[in-house]
Amino acid sequence: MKTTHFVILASFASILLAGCNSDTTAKKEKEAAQNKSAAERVYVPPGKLDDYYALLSGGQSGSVFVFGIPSCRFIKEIPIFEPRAALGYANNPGSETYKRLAATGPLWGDTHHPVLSQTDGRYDGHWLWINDKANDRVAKIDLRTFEVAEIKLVPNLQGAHGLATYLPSCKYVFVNGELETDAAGNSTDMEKYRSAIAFLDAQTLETKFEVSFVGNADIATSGKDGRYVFSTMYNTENAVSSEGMIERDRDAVGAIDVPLAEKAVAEGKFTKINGVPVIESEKVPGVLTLIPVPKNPHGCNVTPDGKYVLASGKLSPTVSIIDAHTLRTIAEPEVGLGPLHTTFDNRGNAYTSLFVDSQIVKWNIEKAIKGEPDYIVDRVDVHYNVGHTKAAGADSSYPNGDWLISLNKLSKGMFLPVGPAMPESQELIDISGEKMRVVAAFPSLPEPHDAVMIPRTTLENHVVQTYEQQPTAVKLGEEKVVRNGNKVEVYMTCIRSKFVPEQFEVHQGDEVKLHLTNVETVRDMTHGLALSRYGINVAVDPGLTTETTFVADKLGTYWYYCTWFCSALHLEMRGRMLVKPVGAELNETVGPITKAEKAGSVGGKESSFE
Ligand code: CUK
Ligand code: CUA
Ligand code: CA
Repeated sequence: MKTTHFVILASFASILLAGCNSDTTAKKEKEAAQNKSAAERVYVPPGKLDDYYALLSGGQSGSVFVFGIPSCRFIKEIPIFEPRAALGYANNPGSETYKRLAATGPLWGDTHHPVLSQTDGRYDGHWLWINDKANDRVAKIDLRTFEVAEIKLVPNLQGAHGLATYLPSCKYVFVNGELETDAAGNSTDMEKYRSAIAFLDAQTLETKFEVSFVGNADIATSGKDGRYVFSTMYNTENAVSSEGMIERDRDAVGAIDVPLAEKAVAEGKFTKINGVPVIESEKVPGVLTLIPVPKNPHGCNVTPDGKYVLASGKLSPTVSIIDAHTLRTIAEPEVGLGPLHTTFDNRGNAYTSLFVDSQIVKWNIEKAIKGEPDYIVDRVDVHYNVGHTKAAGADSSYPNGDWLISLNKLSKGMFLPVGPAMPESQELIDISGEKMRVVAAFPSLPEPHDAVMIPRTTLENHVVQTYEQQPTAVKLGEEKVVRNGNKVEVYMTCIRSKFVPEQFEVHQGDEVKLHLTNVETVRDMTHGLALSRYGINVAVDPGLTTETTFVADKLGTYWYYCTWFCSALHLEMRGRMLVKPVGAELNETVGPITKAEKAGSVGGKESSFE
């Protein structure tokens, strides 16, 4: 089984070249058919679009990766908590994206859980939220542009890990503090350690209230009816050593009664810590119910119909099935070693990742509840040590039931060797039949934890072709340079293949604010502006205006040039910043530089080609 998909991938190329060979033995024919079918399942010809977007958290890459499914083609990286110079994202200290990110914490992050917005139990294609476990932040991505719309720090907790949206309304996203601290007193006294689950306004990401408790919270999920949200809690011991954290035979799933928490806030039953109302769970009976489950559970997932919460055992080979309304454990089926996360199809089956067994196990939920011995439907090997697994649509009430991604922690020999560290590995599994089938493997940067898959038809119509012109946009013909003491504002446009102005002059030490608008109206015509020796790189997509501030501290001529190959005149798309000594006369030319002006502005020196 471990080699099956190598065969499939190898055959994939030969089938494309040679077509299906029908002059073989029956066995070979059958194999070829299987291979062809697997290849055809993932083959999307160039120019044809995939059926799904897969949005993978980038882990310590601080970003989200966009892949097309079933082709497994890499489409885009959305940088969130880390600068990406290529995209002009947060790389210039004087840019808006840098300021927004730096205001919330460091310039890197650890993204774990991508969460899609829903309307009436379906993904609506509007928003994607994601957490930064390392620096306790949550970001909101606008799926019209696949860009960050909001980033906020979550106060009073550490290790902002589990993330989910409160269903069905999606008015909150809530995030779990995995690491215990004394948020109220900032002491080192472990007797005072607590953890919290924070409820954020889903749009502004302001923390509206928190529920605090002794212990920790790991993975988050929401019931479907607006009452409870759930979190696994592996450190009910409130220990500070790994030995201490596995002392108890049972830990818990915590259920928070959200309407009751809201009522407690309204009635003033909270302590304000760092500006946030914090409800201590001990003081509001019923706000937090602990449901005992075996030792150190991990994944926590509500079934699509909202009936059950499934807590994956991690150190126990079981999945606990909890009634999402009565909060009672009703079954604890064994599934295999190291169960971490569970996902769903549209036929009543659960798929649990087994980290230790390196398998995905498919099992029938109702059969497991009834104690029928044949509740395990199928197992498939994955390569290797799977963490999350996610089926298409599985966090909504309407899973699609066709594809599942296995997000594996180790790839070992799966790809070309590139040193001691290998790429992370995902495998695509066809779950449309009774038996699962691994049909492709694709590498990525470190280290995807979780993924969501949304049908193309849900999302593609939301995606905009160009940015709407903002009020701050610089219009063609209205480019200008405005001086105010030592502050200089440069209002610049770019379009194939010219920056206007092509030249501006400043005094050494001036603070320059560059407003750059891409006035293209055509999709994909991005221009970039890199300013030599000043460490500035800006990317402006069609319609976008960016603002970047820097100090012109070096004397001389500094060219800015376009970084995105945009036309046959791309290399000629450049201009100069002339930095003159304080007191020198400055040329105010803004429009196209004519020969006469050029002669004047560069001291009459003509090019030898003229
Ligand atoms: S955690 Cu990584 S495998 Cu952050 Cu979702 Cu379970
Ligand atoms: Cu604009 Cu290259
Ligand atoms: Ca424990």
